[in-house]
Amino acid sequence: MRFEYSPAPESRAVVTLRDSYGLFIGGAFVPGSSVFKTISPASEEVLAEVTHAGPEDVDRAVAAARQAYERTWSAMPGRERGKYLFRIARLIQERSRELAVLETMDNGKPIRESRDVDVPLAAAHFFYHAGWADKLGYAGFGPSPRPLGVVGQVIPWNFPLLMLAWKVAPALACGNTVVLKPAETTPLTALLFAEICQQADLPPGVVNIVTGDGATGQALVAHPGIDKVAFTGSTEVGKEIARACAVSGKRLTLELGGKAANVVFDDAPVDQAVEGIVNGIFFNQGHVCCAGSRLLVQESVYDEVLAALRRRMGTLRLGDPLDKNTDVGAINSRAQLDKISELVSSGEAEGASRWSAPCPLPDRGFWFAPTVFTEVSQAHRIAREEIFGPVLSVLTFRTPAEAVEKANNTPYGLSAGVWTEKGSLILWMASRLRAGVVWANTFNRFDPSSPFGGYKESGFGREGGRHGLEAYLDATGNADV
Ligand code: TAP
Repeated sequence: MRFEYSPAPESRAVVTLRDSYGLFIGGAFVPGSSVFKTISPASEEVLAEVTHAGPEDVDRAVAAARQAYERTWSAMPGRERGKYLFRIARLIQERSRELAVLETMDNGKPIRESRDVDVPLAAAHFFYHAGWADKLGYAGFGPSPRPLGVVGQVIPWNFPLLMLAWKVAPALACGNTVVLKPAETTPLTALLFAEICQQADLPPGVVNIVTGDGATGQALVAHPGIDKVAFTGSTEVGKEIARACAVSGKRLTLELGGKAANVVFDDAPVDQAVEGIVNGIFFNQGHVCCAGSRLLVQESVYDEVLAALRRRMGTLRLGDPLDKNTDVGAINSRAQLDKISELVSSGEAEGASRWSAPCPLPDRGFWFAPTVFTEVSQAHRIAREEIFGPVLSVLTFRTPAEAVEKANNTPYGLSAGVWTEKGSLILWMASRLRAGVVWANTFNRFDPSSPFGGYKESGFGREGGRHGLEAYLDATGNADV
């Protein structure tokens, strides 16, 4: 039986959009070299005009961050820095509805996710790192670890505010100052975060936000005034950045793409596993680096799992991301929609069998129906390449050893999932899967105290937890203070 729902849209009135946003440099919004427009991917309406930072703007931002580092932030006792982080965390909570609605408008993700996942987790990252600010000497990196200096941070569009929090909170807690570049298609919550920094009375220049495109990111990571680069994005751009930073003396961490295996054994509770499969690949339209985009099902339960999965996919509600009933929102941009469509066409052309949930797509905006491919071989592009969309590729296995071999047959190594009743099998699998995170009987769970990061082409360095602090500290005492 299918229930019809009345629309339950979240009000946009809580958000005050400016017509035009400047760059956030030295604690103030300032003009830059040119402007571009940011649109809603669900309706294609223009939301605001945003400033494009050219190399001279990046220069100003790095200079502001350097000054704040030397004069204020690196010299401030950790317990004082911690107070600012606590204040920011509380302001994120106070303004959570505004942040969630704005994130959904700019990114296209369902309000249910921005409200219940992105924004609470962003606040949690600031709370968690506020607690570390005066305890760094007990984190296991020597008695008096030093900050690194000015950090250049470049983030993607899939979790704009959350990725900002993952980057800014540990950097500030450790005594660094930052210049952050949000993605071109999702700058608005970073700019609202700049207002929150003002509201928290954060000393000018500790956080600087330069909006723009890939060229702005390039100018930032190549800038000689940067001591450390932290990048989250595609493996392709990550490799370029690694080349740009080579022999520069800059510290570097890269959080890149993924092609995670979600492995379902024949003793797993089917309904629970199907919820995990759906959450693993259709959460955030599949725009998730650690998405469970390769489903490995034990052959004996293949028919049962696939039937239950199709049934469940048929109930997913796609549409207005601001509607609280919506499960699947808009694809973030036309470029990403084109990329998903091209890879899906390759799957059909290479002989895999496609099934898409029968949901109507809105006339305007960028949309893609939740899709599953069966009869997939490991050689198919849809089994090897990151699609970064709501598309699942299903493969089968007979033995645990075969599951491990297939799961690890990828250049990536960010995450994996295991579904079974047997604790011993979970441990056996977890010790063999080459992935930074292995979830057992769950998927896409995040906590600021738990380190996250990849192996192989998924990058290096960890974010979150005690391990994540290491990326922002000099334990040798050699940092340029
Ligand atoms: P990218 O195209 O790599 O863009 C990421 C960021 O880098 C954007 O801000 C982008 O600016 C900027 N950029 C582009 N070219 C650059 C260059 N040459 N030098 C410096 N910066 C540059 O990735 P995306 O499409 O936004 O994001 C999707 C990718 O991110 C996926 O592969 C996904 O797996 C990965 N991701 C990984 C993680 C973790 S934790 N591993 C988390 C989320 C996403 P523009 O926006 O202007 O292009």
